Amino acid sequence: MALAVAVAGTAVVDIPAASAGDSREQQVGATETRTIRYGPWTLPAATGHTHDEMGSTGNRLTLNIAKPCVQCMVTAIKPNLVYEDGRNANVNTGPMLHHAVIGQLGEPDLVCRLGGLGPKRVFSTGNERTPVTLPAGYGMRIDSGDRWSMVYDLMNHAHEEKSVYISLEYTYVTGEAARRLTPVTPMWLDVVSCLNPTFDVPVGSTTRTARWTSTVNGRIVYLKGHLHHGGRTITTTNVTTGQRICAVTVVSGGSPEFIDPHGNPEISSAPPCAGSPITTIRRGDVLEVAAHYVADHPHENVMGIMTGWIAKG
Ligand SMILES: [Cu+2]
Repeated sequence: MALAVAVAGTAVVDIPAASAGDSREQQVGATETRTIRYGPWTLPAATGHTHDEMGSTGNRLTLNIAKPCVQCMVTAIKPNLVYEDGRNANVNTGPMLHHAVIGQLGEPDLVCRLGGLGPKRVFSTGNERTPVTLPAGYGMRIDSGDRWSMVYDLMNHAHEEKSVYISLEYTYVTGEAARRLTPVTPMWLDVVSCLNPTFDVPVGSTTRTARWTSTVNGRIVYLKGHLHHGGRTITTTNVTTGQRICAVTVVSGGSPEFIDPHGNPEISSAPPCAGSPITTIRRGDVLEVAAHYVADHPHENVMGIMTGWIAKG
């Protein structure tokens, strides 16, 4: 017990004792980048022009997917959808990365309690493919025993079958440099519930909100938003302190790759919030996430999700 206390004490003293500059040098020195392709997966052809007629894999679960490293700290993840030859696969040629979520089954999730069974939601992306870079000095730990699984749903706007890979470019650090980083825990806030985060929106303006009472003290260092077609903004507010923590306004059709062959724009970016920290929260603080949609026709199974990372303590 005395040893454990001493080790914990050392760790606590060590992190702030190393200057920010020192810690950054160590991080740069040991930084590696590795891209992993998951797939290939075949997307059925679309049978028409409407959402329901798009080709879709539906939600599929793949167990024990490859991790970029072990006993390391991930500092950045850049998601993409690509063809065999490495070209971008996007709605202009058919494929849409509807969503992909990496989780650890049986591991407790910060927000989704369910008796501690998780799944711990580690990383997720939609077709907006927001590239994540944590603020300097922070990392998400991957241990050797961690098992990652992936749920993905890929769609196809093209009238012929497509074969694609989900590509994730990981930046990570190992060894001494990794030990100098402050570990962060993934957090997932959504406007519905943890097991099925989907809801329907009617024509017109809709705002859906949900609240989470924090079970931890910590510093939130990164938050990003995920909405579907018709989504405009997603925000997280600390209603206990009145502070707006993060507001994400999505852009649709921002580049030609995000406009499908029928001229329909899809969400092309969702600028995230990052800071060291963005905000500090305390146990008992109530966070409210709010998703705003303006729909020109009814949409089923849309989402309103804000995910990010928090340094606990
Ligand atoms: Cu989604």
